[in-house]
Amino acid sequence: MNEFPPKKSSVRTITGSSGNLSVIESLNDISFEIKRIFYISNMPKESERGFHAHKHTKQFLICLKGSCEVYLELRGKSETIILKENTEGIFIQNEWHIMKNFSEDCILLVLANSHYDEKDYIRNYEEFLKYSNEK
Ligand code: T46
Repeated sequence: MNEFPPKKSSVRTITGSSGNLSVIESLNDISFEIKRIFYISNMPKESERGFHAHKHTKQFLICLKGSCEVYLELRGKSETIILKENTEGIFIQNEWHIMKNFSEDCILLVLANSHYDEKDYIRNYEEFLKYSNEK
């Protein structure tokens, strides 16, 4: 059973006078093998995304630029986490999640352990409550 709410994890970062280099290696820095990388950008200020949970997919979210909030809900508990440093991220797994309050320059990077499969999504909230209570 995954920990809730997830704690922020630091991204290994090499700093220097010419800038930072942050690195994530599958299995060394992250507990899963990365099969997919995507990023979300150009979000209008008032927009909200997500409104779903995953059955099996594990993901690591990093706000590469700007900031956003991630609302998470699992087993009757909820928490909103602010992402604004590109040297930290959060693992999410089975939580109902909503991404919102995007800054104008926000770029949200997501590393996932699976290929895209719509069958892994629960997009209906009532179905999520049923699924999450049964887990
Ligand atoms: C998640 C959060 C953090 C694809 O065709 N391939 C992909 O790999 C993804 C991720 C999405 N899509 C299609 C499916 C939809 O037609 O892109 C469209 C937008 O996807 P969605 O509405 O699910 O996007 P978000 O921003 O609400 O959620 C995304 C991920 O889908 C999801 O896995 O957990 O970011």
